[in-house]
Amino acid sequence: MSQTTNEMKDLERQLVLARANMRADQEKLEQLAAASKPKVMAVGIGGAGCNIISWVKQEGVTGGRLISVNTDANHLSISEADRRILIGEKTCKGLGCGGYPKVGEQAMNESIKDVFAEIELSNITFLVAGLGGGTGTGGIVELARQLRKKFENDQTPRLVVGVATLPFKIETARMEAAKDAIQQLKQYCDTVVIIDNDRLNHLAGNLPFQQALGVANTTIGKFVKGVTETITSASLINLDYADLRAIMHEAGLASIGIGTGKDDGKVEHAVERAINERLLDVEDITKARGVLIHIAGGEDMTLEEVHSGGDLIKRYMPPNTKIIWGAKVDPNLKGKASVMVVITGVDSAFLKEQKKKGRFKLPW
Ligand SMILES: Nc1nc2c(ncn2[C@@H]2O[C@H](COP(=O)(O)OP(=O)(O)OP(=O)(O)O)[C@@H](O)[C@H]2O)c(=O)[nH]1
Ligand SMILES: [Mg+2]
Repeated sequence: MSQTTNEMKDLERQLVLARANMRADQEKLEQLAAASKPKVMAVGIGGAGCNIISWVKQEGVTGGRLISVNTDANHLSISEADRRILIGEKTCKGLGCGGYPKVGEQAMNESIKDVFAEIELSNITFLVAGLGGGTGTGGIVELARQLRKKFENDQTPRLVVGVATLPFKIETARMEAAKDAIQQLKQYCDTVVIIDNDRLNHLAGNLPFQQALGVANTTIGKFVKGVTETITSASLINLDYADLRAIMHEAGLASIGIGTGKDDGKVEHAVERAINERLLDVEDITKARGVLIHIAGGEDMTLEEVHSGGDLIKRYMPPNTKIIWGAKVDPNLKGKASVMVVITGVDSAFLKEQKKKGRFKLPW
């Protein structure tokens, strides 16, 4: 055998070895990427919470697990989720809480182990409920309280985000309980995103009650789906868990806004709308802790348009506000753009004003 042939064989051997090493590295990288992906779970509590989770389940969400929790067996049986849990069987006999938050709290307490078993590995947990009834109001506060206690001395990075709707104005009697729940949620969650059902209905054109609920469910569902997918799957511009934590960790109240735009300047129009049509009346957005902006557009959306949308937000906020953003191409949005803005660390004039009225009201 000539010397050149030997050298060639040697080279080939080295090449085979190098390829095998690269494959091993690749596998290791993929394993690491899978293990470091944050686990996202969304728990819907009570009738409204379960309806919102059903919407997300029907739409489909990549990278998140959906759990529905209710004291009402009938309603739970028609809800869609990856896992459904009937809570407070002893307390409520599968019949709901009849509007009493205290009973909802008790029911959650009774079944806390079953709920924990589903969500204890979660890095980002969304707790979703419509405030004003029994199960959602009492249950979301109790679950948030217990989670805070459980995660207190834990090394794993966690984020607990409450997402709650305020009752419609016509449901006057329910507002006090809802406000009370918000004050407590603020203590136990990192961020509490509040959606005022009335404000949303007004923006949607004062729809009949059932349709208004549908719009609320779609909006909240889009928020949960949007944040989950931005964090767990590759997008045009990626947001990661650390980004999200920077604006949502211990951030108090948050308001979301959603806007759409089309044709020329679609992203900028959508951003303008999202920032001006917020679903909670916020006192002063320039005092916000942070802003998350998520832009989705058709295949025709250019990177330049995305950047100008991001720049526009900066003009609304003081220079030290933390602004994070993600963008995604959605082939269904040809010629259009859809923008979601989440503003954290805000105060609501509406919530404050209601509180004052309650405090100074005399019983005679
Ligand atoms: N967004 C939205 N809000 C809803 C929906 N259904 C009810 N709500 C609102 O949420 C509040 C609570 O209603 P539910 O979720 O049905 O009450 P619950 O938590 O199941 O309480 P109980 O039935 O008393 O155990 C209501 O006062 C409404 O303002 C819904 O499908 N979507
Ligand atoms: Mg119910």
